[in-house]
Formats: sequence, structure tokens, C-alpha cells
Amino acid sequence: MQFDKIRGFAFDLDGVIADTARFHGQAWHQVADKVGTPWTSQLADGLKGVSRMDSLEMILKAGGHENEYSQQEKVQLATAKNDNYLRLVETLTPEDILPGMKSFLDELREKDYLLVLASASKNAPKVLKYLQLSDYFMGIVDPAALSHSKPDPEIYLRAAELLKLPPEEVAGVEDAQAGIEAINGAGELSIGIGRSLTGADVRFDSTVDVTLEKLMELK
Ligand code: B16
Ligand code: MG
Repeated sequence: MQFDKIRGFAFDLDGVIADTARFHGQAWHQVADKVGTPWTSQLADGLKGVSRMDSLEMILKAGGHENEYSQQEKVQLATAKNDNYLRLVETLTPEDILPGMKSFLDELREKDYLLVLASASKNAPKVLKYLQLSDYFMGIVDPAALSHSKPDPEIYLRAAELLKLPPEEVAGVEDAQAGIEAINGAGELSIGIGRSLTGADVRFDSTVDVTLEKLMELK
């Protein structure tokens, strides 16, 4: 896919713009300990990009506890996780923007690319506010209005609608395998960040490597 068609970008948040994945990890680790599911890096990675309730189900299932909690108890576990996560998020400052991403966003804004956020996190507006990045985005997809989690393409199709662009003129930026699949399914250009990702149209090892110049070299 060519980059010269691209006029807008849809950004994932956790793991792309901010290192909030470690906060999600810390807060879910406490839930895993509470329900008795062993916490592994494989489980932590699998939760990236996955919605709050789906993440809880994955944690319960990983320890064989999927039938041990009522719906009400599950909501309590997810609420406790979110309260802990928000306490960690409140400590964020612009210093916590992942390396290279502020200059990449500045480059895109300077060249008049349109930007929206396509995060599964209901806390995304708060995170952007603490990072002082709210003004960069013309819209934020509301995850509460979606029927399906990543890897379903719905969130990236909604992002294209917010950008008022056809999907082929949109690039999505993701650190999770489920997110790359969502972008590809939406027919957008997929930009992956992370060594283990597969299937991305273009992949960078880390946020610091992503520049407009490198994307423009894509033929
Ligand atoms: P919340 P992303 C995702 O954000 C996170 O990667 C995932 O770990 C989290 O469970 C999900 O948001 C929901 O977040 O509980 O804050 O609504 O990577 O899509 O930006
Ligand atoms: Mg992510």
C-alpha cells in the first residue's frame, strides 16, 4: 500500500503514544493475584488493546476461573482495576509521552494530516489531557459506542468516519497484534510498533523510529 494516498492518521493510545500499558499491567496483575490466575508476560501481552471486560474474562479463563464469578462480581473486579489504573494515570505528565511520538505528532500536524484517536480505553480523554495532547486530535472514537473489540475493524472504520476520509486514505498506528488486524480489516495502512508484530504494512521496532520521512519512502 502506498503512503502518498494517506491524509489522516488513527492512533492507538496505550503503547503507542503513552506507556500506560505498564499501568494497565500493574492494575490487572492485582486482579490476577486476587482471583488466583498466575500472571505471565504472555497473558499481559494478550491484554493489549482488549476492552476492560474482555480483559477480565481472559484473566479468569487463563486460571480456569471463568465460571466462579457472577456478573455483578465481575463488574466489581473491573471497577476496582479501573480505580487502581486511574490512580496511576493521574501521575502522567508530558514527560511520559513515548520517545519520538511528540515530534512525530508535531510533524504530522505541521504537514496538515488529520488525526484521531482509536483507543479501546474509556480513559483515553483523561490520558490525553494529562499528556497535554488533547488539541492534536480532531476526534476520539468512543469505545462505549462500539459493538466489537479489536481485532474487529469497527474502531478503525469509525476512526475513518470521524476523519471524514475513505479507509484507504487513513493510516492506523498500533502496538498490539489485535490492533494491526483491526487496521488491516478496515482496509487502512497499518503501521506497527514492536518487534513481535506480524502482518503490518510497515513495522518499526520502537516509537523512536517512527518518522514521516521513513513513511514517505514507502512505495
Ligand atoms: P480501559 P489501546 C486499551 O487501549 C489497552 O491496551 C488495554 O490494555 C485496555 O484494557 C483497554 O484499552 C481498555 O482500557 O479499561 O481504560 O477502558 O491500546 O486500545 O489504546
Ligand atoms: Mg495499544
